[in-house]
Amino acid sequence: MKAAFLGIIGSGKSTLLAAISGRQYSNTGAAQIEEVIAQVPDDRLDWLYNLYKPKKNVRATIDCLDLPGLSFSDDHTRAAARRLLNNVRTSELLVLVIKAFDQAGIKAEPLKDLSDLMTELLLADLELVETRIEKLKIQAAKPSKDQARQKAELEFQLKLRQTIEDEKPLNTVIKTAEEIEIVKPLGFLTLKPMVIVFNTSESEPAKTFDTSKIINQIIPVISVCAEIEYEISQLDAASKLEFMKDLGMAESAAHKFVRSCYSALGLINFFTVGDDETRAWPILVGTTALDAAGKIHSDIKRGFIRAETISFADLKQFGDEKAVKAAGKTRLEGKGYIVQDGDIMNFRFNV
Ligand SMILES: Nc1nc2c(ncn2[C@@H]2O[C@H](COP(=O)(O)OP(=O)(O)OP(=O)(O)O)[C@@H](O)[C@H]2O)c(=O)[nH]1
Ligand SMILES: [Mg+2]
Repeated sequence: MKAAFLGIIGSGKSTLLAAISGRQYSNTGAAQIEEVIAQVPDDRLDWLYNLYKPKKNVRATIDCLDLPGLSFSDDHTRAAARRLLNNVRTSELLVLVIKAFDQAGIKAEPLKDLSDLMTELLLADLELVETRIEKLKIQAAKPSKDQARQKAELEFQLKLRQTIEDEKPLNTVIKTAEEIEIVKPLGFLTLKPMVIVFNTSESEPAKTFDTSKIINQIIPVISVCAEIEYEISQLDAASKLEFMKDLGMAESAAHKFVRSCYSALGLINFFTVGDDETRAWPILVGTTALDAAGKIHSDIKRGFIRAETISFADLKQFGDEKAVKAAGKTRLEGKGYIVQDGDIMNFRFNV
């Protein structure tokens, strides 16, 4: 699962990504898209690690793409921005990093920047539809075995164009399974899940902004001071706790942010435990036990018998596996069981 980090030049994308990946920040101002792996913090996993004391503790991760900064100041930079936007059509999540800190006497205009970015995403989708319409017009004019399908798609694409021009969300006109199939490979940006991050100043890290006139209120919006989070990420564990206590923070904003990206991607964790490792496995909400087994190994899926399952809450309450079993809380689940967030699973299989 890939999350693309977008924002105007210098909005703090690379600083934020350094903070959530634990790597060193370097201001290369890279012209290339860079891939950064962010670990997904989960207190439950850390608790399991303390209980089982295995050799390794393996967190879930998100693949993040650090994009070069966008600029919409003239035709040249706008064209470059459009090319970059076309490069993220295969990402599953868009993270919009909005500059909300003043710098070198220049006042930030976070709401204007957000609004500009949303407009550019819409225009990029409009361009995509128009290119598709032109192509279909030529194809559908020639008799072929696909002609009927091409004509039907042309009609649908014209409807999509009208929707964008009316500034309505695309998903209002995508209804049937067929229509979903048509739009899937095109990768419309405005159909992707999104998370908005306001990169705030050190003096007001938790400052919030009224986005109600610009974006749909179901989009998660978070305030993070990337600079502070980066400083925290570079400390050792003990100093980290002390630093956060001084600032009155219960949890770092970066952690909260990564978790909202994770849930915006529709992901939850199940866990495996043992002497070797405790591990969080990312699965989409609604995944069956059989498919969850397949995430670990195709053999486990092929030879699936049953999944011994304990919920994290039960393990925490009763203290260890034996006590959970004695309380009758260990379950044997079959192939079709829908795995729940925090399930601890041990697959029985036979190959
Ligand atoms: N005061 C303040 N400065 C920040 C913050 N976040 C980033 N900066 C500074 O802003 C400058 C740009 O930060 P980057 O993280 O490189 O921004 P970027 O979005 O990756 O920049 P481009 O890749 O060039 O678009 C750096 O000098 C950072 O130190 C913040 O929260 N507060
Ligand atoms: Mg950068």
